[in-house]
Amino acid sequence: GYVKRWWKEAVVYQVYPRSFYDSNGDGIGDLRGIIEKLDHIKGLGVDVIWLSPHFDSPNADNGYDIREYRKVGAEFGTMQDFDDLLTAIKAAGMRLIIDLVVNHTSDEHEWFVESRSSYNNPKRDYYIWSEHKPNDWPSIFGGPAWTQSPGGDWYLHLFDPKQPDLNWDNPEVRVEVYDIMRFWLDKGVDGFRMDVIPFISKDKTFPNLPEDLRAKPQYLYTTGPHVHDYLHEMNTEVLQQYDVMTVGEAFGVTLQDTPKFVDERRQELDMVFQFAAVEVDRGPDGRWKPWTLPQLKAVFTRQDKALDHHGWPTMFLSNHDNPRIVSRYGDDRPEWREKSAMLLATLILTMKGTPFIYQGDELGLTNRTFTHIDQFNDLWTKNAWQDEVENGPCSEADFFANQNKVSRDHARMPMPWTAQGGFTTGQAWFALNPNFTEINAESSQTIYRFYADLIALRHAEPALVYGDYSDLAPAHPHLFTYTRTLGDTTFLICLNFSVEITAFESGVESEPVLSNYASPFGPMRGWEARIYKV
Ligand code: TEU
Ligand code: CA
Repeated sequence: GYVKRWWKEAVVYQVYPRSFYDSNGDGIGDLRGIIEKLDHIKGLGVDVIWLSPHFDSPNADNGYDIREYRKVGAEFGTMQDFDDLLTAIKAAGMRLIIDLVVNHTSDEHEWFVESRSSYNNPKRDYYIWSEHKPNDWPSIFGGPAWTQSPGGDWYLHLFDPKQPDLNWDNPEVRVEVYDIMRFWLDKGVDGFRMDVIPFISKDKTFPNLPEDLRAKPQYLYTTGPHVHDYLHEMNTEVLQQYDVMTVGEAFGVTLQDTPKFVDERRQELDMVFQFAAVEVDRGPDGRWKPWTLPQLKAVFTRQDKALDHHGWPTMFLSNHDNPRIVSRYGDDRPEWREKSAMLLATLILTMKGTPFIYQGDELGLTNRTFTHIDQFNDLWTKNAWQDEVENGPCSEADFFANQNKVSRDHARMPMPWTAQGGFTTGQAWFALNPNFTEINAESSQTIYRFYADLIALRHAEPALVYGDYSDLAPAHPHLFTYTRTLGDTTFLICLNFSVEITAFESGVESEPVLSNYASPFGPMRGWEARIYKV
């Protein structure tokens, strides 16, 4: 069986601070805003808050480009506000993990400013420089991963040119990172979500990208020669001295390689986010494609089999990089939004693996329809516009059709707290979804309370945490039926991923312990979800 750990039993709620709640009317969500809305999070019964970057940043990538690691972004508040937030979270009986973004920094970080200033600057070797452009590696955000600096040399950036990659082979860089980690841990932070952490080690022979990885270079970028040495070193140097949780973003890690990051005997990370479930609707070119329920079920079974009892999984369907779950895996038409939001909540909170809920999913928030490039904020979408429409063959209609399915901006619109919006008294930094008059925290209490009920059930039932997972009908086109079993306790979960009324025999004598319909008997109705205790 599994070793018991608090973070295996925890439910995590992700806050994207810019879009959560604005406390001072400048239009940008901030740390005081999180304190003011802490009851909303606490009311769900979650255990841990994951805070997306709150650091000083020029915001080329909304904070995933850090200028100063020990400073709170001015738009978010002050270090005092951070300390107060941490105190409030602890007082509410929760924990806080923060984002560790150390594959790259901002190009405005003083290390990079120094590094690029001259060949013999002491910080030169903090980044990855080359006299000639060494290879054809693409940036994840489009365009080449090498940019020539005014001095003539080229530097590596696996993301935006404003996000130069740190040189982890330099021991001084690793010492700096470990110091930053200790700075926040010593404040009482309970761990880290580690941004693209498998990218930190680079193959310095710089081979060209194999042709089959053209549209998914991340599968090369995660295979650097020393990634596991560095993670093990980080674990022994820093993490082991604290009672914390870590979750790495395993973007581009194969199922086969996953255990290397999370097998507890290796002492690297506690958990990683695996990407197959959020890539089920992406084609080989990265664009949207239709998906089927059997494909999604197969992902969960494959992922479950990839780890043994020495590695612990995560469960997530959304974050600040993904569209809204109701629009993507559910049905966001008015008559089905609530039911399908509750069904997806049931899936996320009854699966094996620590569940991660993204802000607004507990309100059943939906995607919006973007019709103009100026309506987007995300640099990834703006780059795609340049590459695909301005300099490529893609029609505007095709561009919007795709982006309305895949855009990261669906998740980044400010939270609608009331029918008036309620996010800010000023001008929001980014427009709210125009449907906020109908879909907001006040109008979505049924969904919110269902999340709370599910979380309470998960906390009360070890089988929902540690129980084995088994898919009972992998090929069924719209029923997802699975069990979670621990000792002699078994839960049977049945989810109807469609509006079709579908015959179903539970074989269980008792009523479901939880359902999103009032009388959960007989055939499964549209987007019905039931949890039985067998
Ligand atoms: O994400 C890694 C990443 O590459 C994803 O953004 C990916 O491109 C996207 O999911 C495609 O659908 C992390 C952060 O989560 C993201 O917000 C940052 O932009 C990125 O790293 C760079 O720091
Ligand atoms: Ca503000």
